[in-house]
Amino acid sequence: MTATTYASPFPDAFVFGVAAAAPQIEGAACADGKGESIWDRFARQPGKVHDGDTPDVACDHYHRFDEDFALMASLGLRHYRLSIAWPRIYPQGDGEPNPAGLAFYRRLFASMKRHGITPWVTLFHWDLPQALEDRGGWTSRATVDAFARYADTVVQAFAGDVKHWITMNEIRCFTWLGYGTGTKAPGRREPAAVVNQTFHHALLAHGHGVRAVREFGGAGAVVGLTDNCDVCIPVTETPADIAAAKAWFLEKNAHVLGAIHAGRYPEDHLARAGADAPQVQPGDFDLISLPTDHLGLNVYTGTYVRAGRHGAAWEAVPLPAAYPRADSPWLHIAPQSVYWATRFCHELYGHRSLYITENGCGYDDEPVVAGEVPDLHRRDFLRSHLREAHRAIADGVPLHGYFLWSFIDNYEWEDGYQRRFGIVHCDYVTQVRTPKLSARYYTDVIRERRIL
Ligand code: BGP
Repeated sequence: MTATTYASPFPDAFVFGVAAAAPQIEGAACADGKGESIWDRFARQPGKVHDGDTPDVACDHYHRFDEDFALMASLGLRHYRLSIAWPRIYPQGDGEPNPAGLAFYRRLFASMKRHGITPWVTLFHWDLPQALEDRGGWTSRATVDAFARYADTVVQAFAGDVKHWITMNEIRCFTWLGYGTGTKAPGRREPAAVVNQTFHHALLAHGHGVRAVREFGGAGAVVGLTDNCDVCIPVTETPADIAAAKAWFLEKNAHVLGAIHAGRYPEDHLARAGADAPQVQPGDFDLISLPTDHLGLNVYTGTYVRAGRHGAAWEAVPLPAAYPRADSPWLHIAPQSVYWATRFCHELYGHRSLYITENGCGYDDEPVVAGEVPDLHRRDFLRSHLREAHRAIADGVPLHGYFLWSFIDNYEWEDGYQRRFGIVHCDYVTQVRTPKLSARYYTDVIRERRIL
């Protein structure tokens, strides 16, 4: 790969965007009949979220979306990945939809249209209605049925406004971290069999999201999953290490991407799960493996893998303590993750349209200095990851877009407001927005459609 190649423009149709999610930016936690979400409840449990921060106000986007879209447009941002808050539409999870919740998103989409911004809408970004959690949450198949009704309602209501749909965000996080480790809402610690069942229910809900878009999305509607697959990087780009990395990738992603692709749980996954394997009903995989139009990948970091010694298929190499990372302890800086995640999804599962639906980095101390935040670390993060996206495209990987996480600093789940991922700074006291240096950099990249 030469410097000249990196300087060449991205393809004309390549989508540059930004992402955020309803529970992280909207605030207005009780407005207009919105029901309680599991994050509203979790945040109030002592010790669960940094400083006891709640999503009650966040960036107050609920009341400020029009000025936020004006800012987006002024930065040259034309594609925005957002999510719809299920508890605004169905405050109790099911029953009758809330007209005020639907009206809010109608106003929001109208504003996006006025500002020339295309919506990419995620149906579920973790804010399960608490009423459904009280009935078992993702451990219960009743949540899948409720999601199916919610998806039908939302897709029917907004088919005229939205053409790009994403069913679920990061199944691993709201299942494993919500019901296994308990570090995310609802904060439960269940045995492996229960956690595996939550995965299965999430896959079923994804299937219903696809079905809903096919039934009600109208002409030109497209749909896919956003997954945070486990990503690995071959230590050397040699056939032996690449083969080892592929074997690692297949094993670690067998329960989500592997299952969707195969139309059943792969044998080796079932063997590893043993008696804890999920209960599958007839017809489940007809829904789960409905064809999709694209796959979204949230890529933040990766594991280094090489050919295994003593006959092992692979060996993961532990990171040294001083390996560079952002302020999130898990966010080790490994730009090649973008290249290998997209290449493997294309080669191993045959995906023909891939998007990076999230990529970004969080830092804690980002003061506004003379009207700007000089976040050169984020500018460097963005540049190095875009280079790997560019390289993937040059190598024939069908990578069609990149959404930066995040448009604005926001409620970063259990990290509360301490960790800032935005390219726009949010002052949570005054609600003043200040574009950071990285936002200006991204604006220039989007304008010139090449890495600068
Ligand atoms: C992803 C989520 C985003 C965002 C991001 C930052 O997992 O989809 O919603 O929060 O991670 O990570 P975190 O806030 O967990 O540090």
